Amino acid sequence: MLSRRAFLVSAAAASAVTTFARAQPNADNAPPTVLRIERRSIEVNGKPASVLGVRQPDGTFGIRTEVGKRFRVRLENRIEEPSLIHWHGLTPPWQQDGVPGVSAPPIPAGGSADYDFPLHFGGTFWMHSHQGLQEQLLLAAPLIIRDQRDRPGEQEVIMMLADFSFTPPDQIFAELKKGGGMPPGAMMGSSLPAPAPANPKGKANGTMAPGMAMGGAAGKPDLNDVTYDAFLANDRTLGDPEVVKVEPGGRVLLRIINASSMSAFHVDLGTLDGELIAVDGFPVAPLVARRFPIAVAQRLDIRLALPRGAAAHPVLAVLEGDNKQTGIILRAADAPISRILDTASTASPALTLDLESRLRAASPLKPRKADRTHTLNLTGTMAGYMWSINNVPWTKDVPSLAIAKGERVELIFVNQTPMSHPMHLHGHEFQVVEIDGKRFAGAVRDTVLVPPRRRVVVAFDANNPGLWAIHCHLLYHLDAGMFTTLRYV
Ligand SMILES: [Cu+2]
Repeated sequence: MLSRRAFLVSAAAASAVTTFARAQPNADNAPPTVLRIERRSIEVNGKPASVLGVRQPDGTFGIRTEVGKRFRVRLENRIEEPSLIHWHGLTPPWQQDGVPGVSAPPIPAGGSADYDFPLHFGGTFWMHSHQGLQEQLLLAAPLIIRDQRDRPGEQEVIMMLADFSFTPPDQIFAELKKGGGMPPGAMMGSSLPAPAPANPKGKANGTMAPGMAMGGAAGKPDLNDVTYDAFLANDRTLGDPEVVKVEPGGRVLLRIINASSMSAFHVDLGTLDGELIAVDGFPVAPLVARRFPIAVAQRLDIRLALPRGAAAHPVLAVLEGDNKQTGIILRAADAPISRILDTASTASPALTLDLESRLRAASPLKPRKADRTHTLNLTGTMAGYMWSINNVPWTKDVPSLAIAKGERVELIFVNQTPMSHPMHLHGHEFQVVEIDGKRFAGAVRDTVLVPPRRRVVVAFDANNPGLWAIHCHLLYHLDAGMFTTLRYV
């Protein structure tokens, strides 16, 4: 059986320049935005680290553009291996979706690819490598599409979260497979079913939920498979955080992107009230809180009204099931900045669906009965680090889920494992319409968390024909095979 990675490598034997886009009758004549996949150096915990990045020639990470414009990009691969970038949350023609071996071959070293498609909606999106384990090397960047929701006088602040290890990703993956999900150093965390109360000491509680045999022996942690060396916000730790100058009494739009490979967080706004206005770029009925969960690959748009007067306002992200934290600091006027520890005083609990069940889409799908449903049982075991959908680890020979153009489709995610899986559908936004049998008009988004033993149903309209990926966004689950496709013409 050809492994997915071997398949992707063989698919790399393609032409040096892949051009997806044909000239569009209404295309503007401006040259495309150049994005370069590059190797770069950052400093983590006082040590140099060689990582990857995707930047414009002037050093800008990712892209900031406007709704109604075309997404016209020339992507250049300037690293020594094949690569390809996925535009997470956008709805391009399927050949431009950036999944190697599904949408297109990877771009060989030194090659480039061109993209051109219209941007029909705005919001906070991101881009990341879908090739091998490159995402773990920080090959990700913001993709911001401004729209009528952006207010004049409101300062945009992006916080992109990442998990970082000095251990090469291949070695992390090998240790996960060897150790049955417990690499050296182990981790804390619990397999408590949602909703799990915060444990004041942040220790594993040790309680196993009923029917949790699948993940292996009782007592094995089910959060945070990988022990990271650091958690980053805009490439920096709290030892040397980004400090953003803001106006006392000013308004801020926080765009938070969880670009981690494996780590979920609770965003902690301290004493500030945040108004959540969008998830994964799509508007929700506003909801005010000071803490917000964010699973891997998800985004939160949060409005802040800052108090008058000089003050430093930390925006923190505390690791799920742990007290490790990262973040940035909003500095109003010349407020003194005090050092913030990279450990919070209390641990963050496991993510639950409490917020998800309270979210309501500001622009829901038109109510309609599903024409077709597919059940995706999320399956696998920590032993050998095997992850799959309906017990089938993905290979290119796995048949695609069949749907037809124009259908309302519902995907039923049933998590049969003791780990949470953030499930992402490419090329379509979906609406969360049911949690554990309770129907509601939940958020429109592109990535939904399915905690252990939970059942989450999402609905979407089949309006973008092609071959599309559906997968768990935990990098090592995805690479192990918790991935499938759907296809229609
Ligand atoms: Cu997963």
